[in-house]
Amino acid sequence: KKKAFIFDLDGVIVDTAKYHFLAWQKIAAQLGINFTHEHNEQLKGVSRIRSLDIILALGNVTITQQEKDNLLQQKNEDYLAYIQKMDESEILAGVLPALQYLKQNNQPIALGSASKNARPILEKVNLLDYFDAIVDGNDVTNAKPDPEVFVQAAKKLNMPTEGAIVFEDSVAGVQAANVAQMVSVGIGSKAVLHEAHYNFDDFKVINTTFLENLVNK
Ligand code: B16
Ligand code: MG
Repeated sequence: KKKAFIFDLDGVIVDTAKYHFLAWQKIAAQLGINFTHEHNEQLKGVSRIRSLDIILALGNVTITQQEKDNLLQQKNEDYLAYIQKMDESEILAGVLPALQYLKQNNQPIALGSASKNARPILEKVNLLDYFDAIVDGNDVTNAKPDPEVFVQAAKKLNMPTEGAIVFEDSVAGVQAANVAQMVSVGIGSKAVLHEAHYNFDDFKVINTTFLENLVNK
């Protein structure tokens, strides 16, 4: 039996949220906006453009489209500088054994991320070879909670959307999976991700029996 296994990137495979935070904090400081770790939670799974709008709204700041474009470019340049230094050590605990188990059992694996930098990140942490398909921020027109990113991922794997399994750390991502009639596995706080079909604090507590049961379900 085969199921499509779709992984979100930031917050599931690697913790790039800390780098997004540093880059956004610099922008916020330039704009005189107070931007905390708590605020950063609101940006998880959200597109780059939408993230800037959220920060501007936080500070009640209005800027021109040209200024926005400049800030988006600056943010990404700073973020890319952080990514350059990434390596295998940044893969979150438990992720590699899960990918290896799925690969050994010939399960189709895809990435479903909002990030336009997903490929270089997977390359940096040396995980590119595990993925049979990659759908990221460059491919989709509708952001999560729209299911487009996961529907495209299942299609690329030549697998049905229904019954595909999605690992997600964001509320919008869990909702996107549910809308697509996929099986949502929330990675992180159960209180936050209560809409998910399954909840785990992290990949360390996901064992092969759980994965095996998902395949045979
Ligand atoms: P980029 P995910 C998302 O990745 C991040 O969670 C979110 O904070 C970020 O704004 C978004 O990617 C876009 O990233 O600026 O690199 O295009 O969780 O969907 O893998
Ligand atoms: Mg995420």
